[in-house]
Amino acid sequence: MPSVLVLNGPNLNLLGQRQPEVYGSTTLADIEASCQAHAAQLGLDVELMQSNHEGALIDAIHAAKGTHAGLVINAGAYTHTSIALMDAVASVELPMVEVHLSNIHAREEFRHVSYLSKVAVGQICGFGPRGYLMALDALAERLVPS
Ligand code: CA2
Repeated sequence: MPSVLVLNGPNLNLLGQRQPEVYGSTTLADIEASCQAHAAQLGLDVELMQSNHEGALIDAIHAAKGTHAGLVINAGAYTHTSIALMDAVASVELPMVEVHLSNIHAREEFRHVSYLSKVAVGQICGFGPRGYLMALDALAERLVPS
């Protein structure tokens, strides 16, 4: 079964615990459980990881080569700053779908730029936790034989 790595970046471990008015009341554990269930329905294996450290995220992307067939990434604020994460995704040559809970284009101008979108097959933003499931749908279309 093809496998997908779902990576979450800085501060997303706080989901559901702080600022629910901005990011909702769903916890990261809830999102991960729904990713597991949805991936199983789609015929995908899934590995889930969160880190607050840019280097750890880069290491996980490098390690995905040869293990995973695709990536779902919500890089949090690193989305808007990290050329290193963009380069890491480009280096592994795996299809990557970028996810954001909020609509980054309707927020502050500094959130409108995404380095990751330059190496993504697509970006899903503004649909809350459902965005992760939409990203898995998009990867399943490419990776799971029908
Ligand atoms: O909308 C998204 O998913 C973001 O990636 C979330 C990032 C933000 O910097 C991006 O611009 C858009 C922030 C994640 C912070 O998550 C928190 C959750 C609870 C409390 C505080 C922060």
